[in-house]
Amino acid sequence: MRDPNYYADMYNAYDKEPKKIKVLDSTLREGEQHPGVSFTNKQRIQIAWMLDYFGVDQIEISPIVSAAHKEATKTIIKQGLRADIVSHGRALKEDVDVSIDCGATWCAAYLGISDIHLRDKLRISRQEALDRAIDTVEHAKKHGLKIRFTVEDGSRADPEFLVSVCKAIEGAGVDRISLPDTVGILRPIGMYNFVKKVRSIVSVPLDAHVHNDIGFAVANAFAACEAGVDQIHTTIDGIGERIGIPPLAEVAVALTYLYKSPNDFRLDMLLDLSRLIEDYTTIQPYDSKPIVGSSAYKHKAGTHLAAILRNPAAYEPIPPRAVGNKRRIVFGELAGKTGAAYLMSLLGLEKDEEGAKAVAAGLKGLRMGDLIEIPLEDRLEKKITEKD
Ligand code: HCA
Ligand code: CU
Repeated sequence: MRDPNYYADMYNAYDKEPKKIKVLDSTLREGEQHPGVSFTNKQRIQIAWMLDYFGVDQIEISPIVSAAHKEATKTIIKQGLRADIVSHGRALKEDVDVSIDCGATWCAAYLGISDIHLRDKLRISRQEALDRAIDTVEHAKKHGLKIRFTVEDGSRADPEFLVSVCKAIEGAGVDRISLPDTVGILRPIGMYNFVKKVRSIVSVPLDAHVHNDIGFAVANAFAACEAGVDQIHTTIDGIGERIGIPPLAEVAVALTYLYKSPNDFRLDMLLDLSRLIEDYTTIQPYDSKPIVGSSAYKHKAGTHLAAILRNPAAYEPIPPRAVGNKRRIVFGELAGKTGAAYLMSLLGLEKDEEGAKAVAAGLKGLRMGDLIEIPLEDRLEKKITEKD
């Protein structure tokens, strides 16, 4: 038999030589903007180490927020991690100076360029915004920093102005441009068109920073890749301002399995990363959250159990071990004859057709929903495979 995903892979039509898409993780910047999140410096440093070990390409943190954040930024920069540490601030020379003071090699500057941001947030004209953007980039370059510039609320900005800002900052020497859908208003084709617009007029590398207000963040991040960005912004569990941005787990797994993008991610850390954030924030990922949710690898219906007990790939796209999660089977009303027989064998009971039917009927008759959950351990998994 072919690999169970063989035909699906054909529909996915991934490139023969898939391009490398990088990941910038912003748990320490965007993530801290999530209601209820405030890390200690020790936690920030640990998160940075774990993200680096996991294999993200860039880690973003803002030293502007507080003295403690500045301290954390300095300390993390000194660790000599493999990932670039991106020091995030406003498009102001004084914020770039804070990054310089932290010993940063990479900084990021954001400036709202939509009419509503210009008029009601920044209260500056387009010309003033353009000058500010150029001055900030030139200032960073003069001091030997690499700079990413974020055209904040760019998806809602006048495309003509968007284009002139991007051209001007490219002229000033910007190293990357981040294209954000700051309020998550685009659908995937919209994100594609937004990126294409900029991709066609500048040649600097582009980032996608997309918010999940309507639930399209992950889809939009990948639409952006199709249009030419080579870096996606994530946070662990997707935390961020309001409802946040694409979760690291979904992006890393999709890059690896659905896009075949070359990377060294340690995907088996994903559950631990999620647990770490849960411990440090008390935000519990909802049970049906992809990859890391507690139900992501639970199997319940009798027909599913029957298949899973022979070959888990029947109902799993990716084995749980690959992402650090565990497979569990749920026994209750829906267990069916095969589920009941398996439960009996676990309990050391003689299992025969009639007995299994009776137990299945008994479970249904109890009307008590899910009774127990049992991990389908590696040992049992091995037995199943050997049997085949
Ligand atoms: C913010 C806005 C931002 C910036 C994104 C970026 C956005 O500072 O909170 O710097 O790439 O969503 O536009 O998060
Ligand atoms: Cu954001």
